[in-house]
Amino acid sequence: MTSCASQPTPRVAADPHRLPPGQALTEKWPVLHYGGVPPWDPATWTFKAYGAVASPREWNFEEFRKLPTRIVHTDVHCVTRWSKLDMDWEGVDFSHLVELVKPDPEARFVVCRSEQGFTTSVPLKFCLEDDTLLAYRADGEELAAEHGQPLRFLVPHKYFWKSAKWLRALEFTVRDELGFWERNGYNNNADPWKEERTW
Ligand SMILES: Nc1nc2c(c(=O)[nH]1)N[C@H]1C(S)=C(S)[C@@H](COP(=O)(O)O)O[C@H]1N2
Ligand SMILES: [Mo]
Repeated sequence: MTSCASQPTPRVAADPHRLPPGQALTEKWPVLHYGGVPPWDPATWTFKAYGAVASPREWNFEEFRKLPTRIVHTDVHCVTRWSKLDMDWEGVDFSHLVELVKPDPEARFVVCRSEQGFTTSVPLKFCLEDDTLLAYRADGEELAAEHGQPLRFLVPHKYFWKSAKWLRALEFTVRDELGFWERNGYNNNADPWKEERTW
């Protein structure tokens, strides 16, 4: 196998199974969100996990950065039809967070709460099965401000709007809570392979 580094490799031509229906490949990383890019300050930033859990926790920036990390290699698929392949995301394993906070047996959803009131939710079981990360590096670099610095959610096998940028808290809940894009017409299940874009 050889490839020329100076030319983008047409990976999808080689393997169309990598691209969900209705998606097109992008080499660049588009920026997509509602509202502005929120400012943040490492001296005051906190992240908390709370709700239907035995041990709610809050970390400041320094503490959070001491948690063990892992790298997840994945493709991302945006509902606006671009897909970006082979990204390396680094952050704290969602499963590790779950070990620390110990969700109650009746907890079934994870509600992401971000800056500026943005929310989205994912079933807890799905997060545990899907290599979900609390990510702060992508492709070896700190997340850029517009991509969610200093922390974002990453759920590899949902449309990318479930990967909340500028994440400040995860709430474990018994009932689901429709998120921002979901209230605006996006499908709450968000499976790119089933093209669950809207509802
Ligand atoms: N806080 C926040 N996170 C968000 C959004 C948003 O509007 N606010 N938009 C989502 C959408 S629709 C997409 S496609 C991805 C885009 O991430 P990117 O800008 O890093 O490509 O962020 C998701 N996370
Ligand atoms: Mo999106």
